[in-house]
Amino acid sequence: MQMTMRWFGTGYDTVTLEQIRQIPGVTGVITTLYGTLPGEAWEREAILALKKDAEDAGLSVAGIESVNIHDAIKTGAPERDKYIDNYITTLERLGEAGIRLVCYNFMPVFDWTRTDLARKRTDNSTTLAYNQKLIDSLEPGALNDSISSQSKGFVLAGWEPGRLGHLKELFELYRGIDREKLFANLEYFIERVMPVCGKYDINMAIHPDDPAWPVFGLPRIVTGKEDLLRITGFTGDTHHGVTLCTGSLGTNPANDIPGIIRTLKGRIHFAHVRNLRHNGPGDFEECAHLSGDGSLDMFAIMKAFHDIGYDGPVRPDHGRAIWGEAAMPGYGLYDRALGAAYLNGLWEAIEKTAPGG
Ligand code: DNO
Repeated sequence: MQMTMRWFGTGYDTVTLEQIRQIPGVTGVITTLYGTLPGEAWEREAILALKKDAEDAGLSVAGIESVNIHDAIKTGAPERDKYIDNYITTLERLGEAGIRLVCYNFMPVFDWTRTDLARKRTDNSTTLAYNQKLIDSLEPGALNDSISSQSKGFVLAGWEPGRLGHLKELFELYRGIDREKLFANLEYFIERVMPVCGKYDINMAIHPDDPAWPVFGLPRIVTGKEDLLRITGFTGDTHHGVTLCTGSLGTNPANDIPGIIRTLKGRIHFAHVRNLRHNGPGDFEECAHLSGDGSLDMFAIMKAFHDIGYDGPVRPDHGRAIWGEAAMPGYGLYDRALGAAYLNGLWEAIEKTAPGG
């Protein structure tokens, strides 16, 4: 596996490439053109400049997270083909630049959803948290306002104000879109992008829904093993695969994550590895990566990746805010660097104790 770190780009991230380069074992970044909106064809020059920034700092671009999907594609609107054409253009340009991994999601309206961006923990760190009761008491617009007021001036990934400024219209677009339609629209999209992925050897890696259940009555189709098997079953082309995000799948305690990893052997192209703590039904908070701090067994998870011969990029995922760091919620340097060091340690131990290791 390749240990990587998410980096939002110069001007967007408080963490620098020089800092990332000094985290032991981190050799690449997962990045994006953060200023773009879903549906745009990415400029060749901008892609090459992003790549040069990373490479000048001694890091590879291990993948893009995300090239976001326009709502017309998710809803199967008549103009979807125009946006899929733009997506294909972006993939061609990424492929020409030698980038071989694209992470995306197919969540309607809201990407990952939290109610709290700075819940205080007993050690005085703060963390991202979710409470279903609070969601149930809010209108979508009120959640959006609450998230932007808590985000310390940062735009959170997938929460573009330009798009979410039109929430009413967005919800209107999804009227009548149920799980079956969403599956069909995803399948249509995958069929159309597979040829260009084949040509440039680009792996598409769908990200699970976070949390792994419907929010505000909007359907979600990437919530657990059955969904993931159905989705990967659209085609035998292995360029169509999954981002195995332990934090997203782990929101549902019924998801057996090591089991899912084993089932998806050969179709996992990217891994987000983090822990979370369940406080009760529908209430969870993100914690340190360490198994003992949360509800997930990180050793069992890393062991499952090792057992299937996973050799793609891994990144530590959201971190707590610690040591007074001011950063984008979930994406400071310190706790994620601790996470990377811990995951590297687990991996080394697993490798050295494996039969023949
Ligand atoms: C949040 C992330 C998500 C993820 C997208 C993938 O921190 O896990 O925004 O990047 O859902 O498209």
